[in-house]
Amino acid sequence: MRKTSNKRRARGRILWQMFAIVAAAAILAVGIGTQAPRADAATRTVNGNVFFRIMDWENFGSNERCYPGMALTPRRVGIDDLRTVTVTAYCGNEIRVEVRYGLRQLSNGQVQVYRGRVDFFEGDTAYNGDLDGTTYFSTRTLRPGVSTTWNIHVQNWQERQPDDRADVTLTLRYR
Ligand SMILES: [Ca+2]
Ligand SMILES: [Ca+2]
Ligand SMILES: [Ca+2]
Repeated sequence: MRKTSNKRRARGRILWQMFAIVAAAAILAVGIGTQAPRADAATRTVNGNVFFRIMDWENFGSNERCYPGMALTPRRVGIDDLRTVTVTAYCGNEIRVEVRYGLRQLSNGQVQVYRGRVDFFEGDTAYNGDLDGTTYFSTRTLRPGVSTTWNIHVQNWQERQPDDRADVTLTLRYR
C-alpha cells in the first residue's frame, strides 16, 4: 500500500516536472517570437545575366560586331548593404561598354535596382577614357523569384557616329 502511494507521488512529481519544462519552453518560444527579426529581413542573393550586341564603326572594311554575354556573380544584399555592380564588355579594340547599378534591400525586404547606367567609351584602345554616350535605365524593385529584364541602347552620340553602338539585355532576379 505504502509502496503504491510512493509510486503515485513519484509519478506526480515527474508529471509536474514535465509540465514545468513544457511551460518554460513555451515562455522561451514567446520570448524568441517577440525578438525574432522580421520575416522579410533576410539576406537576398541577386543573380542574373547580361548580353551585349556591340558594333564598332570602321572607316575601312566593315564594322566589327561582338556578342559577349555572361552569367553575373551572385551578390548578397543584406539589410543595410548598398552594393554597386559593374559589368564590362569590349569590342573591336576601340570600344568598352560598362553597365553599372546599385542594389539595396528595402524595408519590406525586397531588393531595389537603382542608379542604373550604361556607358559607351570609344577611342584608340578598348581601355580609353573617351565617354561618348550614356543611357540611364529605370529603377525597379525585384519581386522574389521573378526575373526582371532591361533592354538598354547606347551609342556614340558625342561624335555622332550611330554605327558605334551597343544594345544591352540585363536580367536580374533574387531568391
Ligand atoms: Ca572604330
Ligand atoms: Ca576596331
Ligand atoms: Ca570617341
